[in-house]
Amino acid sequence: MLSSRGCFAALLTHAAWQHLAAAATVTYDFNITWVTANPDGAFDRPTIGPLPRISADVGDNIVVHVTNQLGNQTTSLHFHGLFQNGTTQMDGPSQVSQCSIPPGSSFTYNFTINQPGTYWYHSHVHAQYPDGLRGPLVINDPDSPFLGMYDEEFVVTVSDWYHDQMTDLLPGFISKNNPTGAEPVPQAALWNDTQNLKVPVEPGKTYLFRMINIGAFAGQNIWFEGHNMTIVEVDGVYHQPAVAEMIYLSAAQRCSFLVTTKNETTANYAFVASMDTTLFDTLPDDLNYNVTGWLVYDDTLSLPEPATVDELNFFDDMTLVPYDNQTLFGEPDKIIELDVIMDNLGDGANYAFFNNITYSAPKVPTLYTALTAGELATDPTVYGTYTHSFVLEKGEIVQIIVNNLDTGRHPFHLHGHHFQAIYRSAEEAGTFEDSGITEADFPAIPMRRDTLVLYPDGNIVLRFRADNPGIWLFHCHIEWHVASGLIATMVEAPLDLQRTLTIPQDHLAACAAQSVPTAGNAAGNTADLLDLGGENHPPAPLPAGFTPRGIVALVFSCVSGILGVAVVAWYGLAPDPSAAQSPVETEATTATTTAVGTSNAEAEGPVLVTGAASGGGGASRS
Ligand SMILES: *[C@@H]1O[C@H](CO)[C@@H](O)[C@H](O)[C@H]1NC(C)=O
Ligand SMILES: *[C@@H]1O[C@H](CO)[C@@H](O)[C@H](O)[C@H]1NC(C)=O
Ligand SMILES: *[C@@H]1O[C@H](CO)[C@@H](O)[C@H](O)[C@H]1NC(C)=O
Ligand SMILES: *[C@@H]1O[C@H](CO)[C@@H](O)[C@H](O)[C@H]1NC(C)=O
Ligand SMILES: *[C@@H]1O[C@H](CO)[C@@H](O)[C@H](O)[C@H]1NC(C)=O
Ligand SMILES: *[C@@H]1O[C@H](CO)[C@@H](O)[C@H](O)[C@H]1NC(C)=O
Ligand SMILES: *[C@@H]1O[C@H](CO)[C@@H](O)[C@H](O)[C@H]1NC(C)=O
Ligand SMILES: *[C@@H]1O[C@H](CO)[C@@H](O)[C@H](O)[C@H]1NC(C)=O
Ligand SMILES: *[C@@H]1O[C@H](CO)[C@@H](O)[C@H](O)[C@H]1NC(C)=O
Ligand SMILES: *[C@@H]1O[C@H](CO)[C@@H](O)[C@H](O)[C@H]1NC(C)=O
Ligand SMILES: [Cu+2]
Repeated sequence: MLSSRGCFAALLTHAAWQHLAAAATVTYDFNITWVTANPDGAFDRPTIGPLPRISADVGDNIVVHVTNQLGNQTTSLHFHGLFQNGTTQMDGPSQVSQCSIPPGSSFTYNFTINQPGTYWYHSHVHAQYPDGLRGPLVINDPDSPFLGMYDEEFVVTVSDWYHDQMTDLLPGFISKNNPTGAEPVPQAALWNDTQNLKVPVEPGKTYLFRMINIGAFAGQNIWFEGHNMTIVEVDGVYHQPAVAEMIYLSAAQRCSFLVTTKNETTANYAFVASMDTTLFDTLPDDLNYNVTGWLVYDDTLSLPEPATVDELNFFDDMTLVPYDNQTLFGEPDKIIELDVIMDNLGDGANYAFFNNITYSAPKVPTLYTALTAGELATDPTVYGTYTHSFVLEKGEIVQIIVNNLDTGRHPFHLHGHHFQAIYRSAEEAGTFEDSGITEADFPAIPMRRDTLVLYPDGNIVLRFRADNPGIWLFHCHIEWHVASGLIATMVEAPLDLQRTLTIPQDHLAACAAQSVPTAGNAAGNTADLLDLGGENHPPAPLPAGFTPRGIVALVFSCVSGILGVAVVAWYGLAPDPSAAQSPVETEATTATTTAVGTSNAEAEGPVLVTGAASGGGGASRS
């Protein structure tokens, strides 16, 4: 369906926009509940949402009143890709910039957006967003350099889809019964939360597609039969137009591209998203990892099945050039080097590590530690060992090198910034140190985005300026790897935060309701900030001499010994009560969730927004 707001944006002239462009407040009421959904036509399941698209104009103030009506889970909202410049307390990750929102309570997000482009929002607690708490967020730009180049726009999401809830999948994923860390394989792929999506088009027109991968795990190979895509924006950054026949969109990435239609209406054309099966440890026989939509020129004509594509040769996003020609930042003031490792801990489960640290959420949200640690806020110690915090000084150029010592692709995301993607090696290239690449090899005008794919056994180098005081996570955007700890924390200019931030009362109330402390170091110690005794921590390391291979053998022999059957992966196994909680949940949050139990767990009606429903999702605007 065409967004009337997008259409509006495309048709208005620049001058008219200047006239209308006074900043507005756009208000959404998100009453977050369970609904029943069946987006792949194969399976009814409890799902969170559906929630509307958030739409606003550059410069608008956005207010989202969240009421958690889930009954049995806490929640939170992250607005992916937005800088939250001056409002890091609105960024959303639980135990980082806020406490999660307990069932039955309300919480307001309130921030101003000065960025144009294509974003999305999603829950940032309990690995919850794949259950449905996710949606598009589009910021219309009256000054977009591409406004005159298209007639209408479409917002389209693409994603993977699971038939099981994350709360049911996670205990089996992080479990001694899954020592290799095999991620659950999705049951389907979706276009715009459905299948067989029809996009009505007219001949001889150009459309802007704003495509967003809101999935949990799978990257998507995307192509349109008979039509090319002219990329003009990735992750909210305009780039010089580049023609692609196929693109790859990882979880959390966005790409806006122009599609020009044919001059005749003699056929309809398929467009396909094909999940990146290289990520899957197993490929179930009955999995259709492709999803098809159609550009419908004439709805009386047939919708052809897509032809088979032999090779998935997708466009290399590293070749893009930003529209604003921003040049390479100078040599870094600070270099952060992170090696991605998957390994087992003493509970036998598989975890994800940056260097030797797998993330465990602190007892005190990292932002609240920054605000209450006085001068010691610049000492990374106070944030705890397992938040893997790096303190950045205001204005410095930071370089992050990520070496993939794992054989999977990982899409890395930085909150609070666009980074310059200055280098990406090929697969199997080893570490950056061994690459021999020097400053002179970096592009003069590097592409910028907020989520970049790192290839198997390769490396990436990112650069950004620390010009946004706040607490910003750097993490893989595969939700399984968030749950297994592939997260580091950037603590940017904490003393500035102390001078400028006030935490709203409803944010503090969310903590109080769950007895989460809001002061002191990561362990909640306010008297001795350098004493981290009692901090949350992952399971202890494996006893010496144990290897993952050994665990596989051990588990298989135990399982077949006890059950007398061959068990493939962990699918059929009940959650192991001794398995570790997902490390991103704090003890306090877990306790509250349990205490609330399953009361009020009935599915309620779909989520509504206030105000007259406009095409853009029905916000109230004042
Ligand atoms: C896709 O869904 C969004 C709502 O999330 C809607 O605004 C948009 O118009 C839909 N796109 C198409 C092409 O139907
Ligand atoms: C949002 O924040 C602005 C600026 O701090 C404030 O003036 C306004 O009252 C807030 N709105 C809501 C609904 O909290
Ligand atoms: C798409 O682009 C390729 C390479 O630039 C070109 O060969 C092809 O003809 C284009 N296809 C269409 C339908 O424009
Ligand atoms: C459609 O017609 C216009 C005007 O005649 C022409 O400029 C354009 O190249 C044609 N497009 C295609 C895809 O043939
Ligand atoms: C999905 O599409 C790819 C590319 O065309 C094709 O090779 C593959 O066979 C398709 N898979 C299924 C299950 O249809
Ligand atoms: C960026 O550089 C290109 C040439 O490489 C030029 O055509 C374009 O006008 C420049 N854009 C801006 C915004 O300066
Ligand atoms: C990680 O390694 C460093 C350097 O060897 C060491 O100082 C630190 O204590 C280790 N951290 C953990 C969590 O093991
Ligand atoms: C944040 O705002 C300051 C000015 O208030 C600006 O200098 C800085 O570049 C902004 N940072 C980002 C990431 O937008
Ligand atoms: C929470 O409630 C939903 C909806 O009733 C239900 O499907 C789900 O199993 C519950 N989750 C837990 C962990 O109890
Ligand atoms: C959503 O919750 C708010 C706050 O509790 C309430 O004012 C509003 O009426 C609710 N809207 C819907 C559609 O339930
Ligand atoms: Cu994110």
